[in-house]
Amino acid sequence: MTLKLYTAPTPDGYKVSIALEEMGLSYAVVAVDLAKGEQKQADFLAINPNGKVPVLVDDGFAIMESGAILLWLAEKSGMLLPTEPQARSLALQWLMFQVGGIGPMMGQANVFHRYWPEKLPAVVTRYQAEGRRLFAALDHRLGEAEFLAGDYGIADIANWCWVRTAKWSGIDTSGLPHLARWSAAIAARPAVVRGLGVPEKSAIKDDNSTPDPRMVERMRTMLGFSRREA
Ligand SMILES: N[C@@H](CCC(=O)N[C@@H](CS)C(=O)NCC(=O)O)C(=O)O
Repeated sequence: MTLKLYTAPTPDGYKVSIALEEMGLSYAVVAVDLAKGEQKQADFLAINPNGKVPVLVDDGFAIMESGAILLWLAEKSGMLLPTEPQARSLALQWLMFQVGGIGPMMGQANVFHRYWPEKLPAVVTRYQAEGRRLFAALDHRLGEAEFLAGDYGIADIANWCWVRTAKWSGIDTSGLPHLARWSAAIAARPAVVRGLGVPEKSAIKDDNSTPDPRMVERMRTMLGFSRREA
């Protein structure tokens, strides 16, 4: 297979670069500049009408949605997804938990906590509390099993790429020991470290007290807020 990854330094992008690194597959990278709106241009919309990264093109076949890309790669490589029906179902359950829960909630927490022009405390609290509730569900599961589907796999990669940005969303991770153990174990994997460098390291710092103002400005531009409004 000839793989080309269209991506940006974001949680959803990193899911795919980490999976590709874990699988040892070779791939070409196209960095998409989200602040410039490249993801909304006609040539990009031709491979993803939703105008978002990541997109994987495999021998000319374009795949959008990070969860679908992870499944495609796992099925083709025979890696990072169990074949035993119950273990496979667990992997799909926790993968969908991420794409339907963690991703949207943390994404909105970021928008309203970091970038929205007006202060809307009730909205911020709602998304942060929902994020925390989802983290507690992960912690509960990780108290039963080392990884979400038993063995390390695509469900862990998908959830971890968002959980690691908790500080940026303002979500409290204290008192979740199983989540902390799992987070540290995944962070230490060499393929994960390599994947986090594709297409480049994120400007989001682990220490949320020192946000990079240029990155915040770029995100506000992407979301359509002018400097004056912000
Ligand atoms: N459900 C999609 C979400 C993808 C997504 O939200 N990508 C963000 C970066 S993490 C993006 O491309 N944002 C640019 C935009 O919305 O214009 C997936 O899992 O692939």
